[in-house]
Amino acid sequence: MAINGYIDLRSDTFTLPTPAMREAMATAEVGDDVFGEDPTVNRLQQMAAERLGFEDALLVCSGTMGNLVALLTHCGRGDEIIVGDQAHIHIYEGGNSAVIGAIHSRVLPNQPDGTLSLDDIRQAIRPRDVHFPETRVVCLENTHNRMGGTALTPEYTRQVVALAQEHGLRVHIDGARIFNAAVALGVDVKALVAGADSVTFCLSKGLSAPVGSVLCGSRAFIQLARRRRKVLGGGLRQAGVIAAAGIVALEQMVDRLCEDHANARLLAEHLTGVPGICVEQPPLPTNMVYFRLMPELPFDAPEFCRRAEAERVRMLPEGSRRIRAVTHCWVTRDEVITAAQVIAHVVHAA
Ligand code: TLP
Repeated sequence: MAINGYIDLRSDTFTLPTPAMREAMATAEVGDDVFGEDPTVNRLQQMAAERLGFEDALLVCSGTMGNLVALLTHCGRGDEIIVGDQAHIHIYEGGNSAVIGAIHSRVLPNQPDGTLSLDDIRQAIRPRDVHFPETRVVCLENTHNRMGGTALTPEYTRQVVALAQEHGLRVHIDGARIFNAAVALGVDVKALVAGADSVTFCLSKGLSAPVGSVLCGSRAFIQLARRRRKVLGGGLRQAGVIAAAGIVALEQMVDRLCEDHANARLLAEHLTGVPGICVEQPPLPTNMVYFRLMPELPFDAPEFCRRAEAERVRMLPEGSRRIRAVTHCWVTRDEVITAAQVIAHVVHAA
């Protein structure tokens, strides 16, 4: 099931639409979604809202757009969000909430389990004072990408929600891979987002749809979010073509995520014995394996990935010595074993 001839572990974003998705897209009933008249988009949004336990939902172009629309809806200019220093929102979204929304970030250290410490959050909340921006939102990420794809638990999220509510703050969850977390923890996804004010999840990662994310919230929140999405140019027309694949993603691709998790475990096990690399062990792993190159290896992560790519295995360098391998439905168990052999070979040939 190689992608363009490669075992592609760079990201689960490389997943291609399944035959069932292509069929659903080709035959989707569509209308103009800016007018709210695309029946397939409406069906996806309703399904998503029900699945996550929210009143309403909105299809957006990407996870990045979902997060930005959420923050623009929660915050006014000069308001502040509390966000982790390793959060996707903070690192990989072009500083968009500042660029577009004049939203200020209060950045706290992510803990090794992907959380923000409750004490840190408590201390970061601004007192009402003319000197300070107003704290508006606490942002969580589940699963936490840069912290090893680790899942955040329902208990932790409940504690953050309680703290936020105590101080009149909102909680936004970047749940790009929230279904990976639910499957890994064996809980209903609702338990991972209960009490949050908004959640973004992605159809286009491990769930294999070609495009799209969904933002969930209250009816009033989604009504405002729809305006923000339009402002950003994210109002699409016959978007049912996209939503159709998203519906298949939710119906057919969630339960199987456990296979990706098993494959990631298998890869981590195979790599653990390889001298010269150190495999990270996140507390609640899902579909990501991060490993570091030990100082004795005479090349850096980008060069390591080039050498592996020459042997038809693609991975992503994250900085100079850290590498990410992500499992997904387009990588079989046998290919994971091959990838582990290629990695070991690249190390031995050093
Ligand atoms: N993450 C991508 C890269 O941007 C790093 C990846 O390959 O993992 N939240 C989280 C936690 C994400 O990991 C991503 C994508 C997004 C949001 C953004 O989603 P898109 O790419 O749809 O804008």
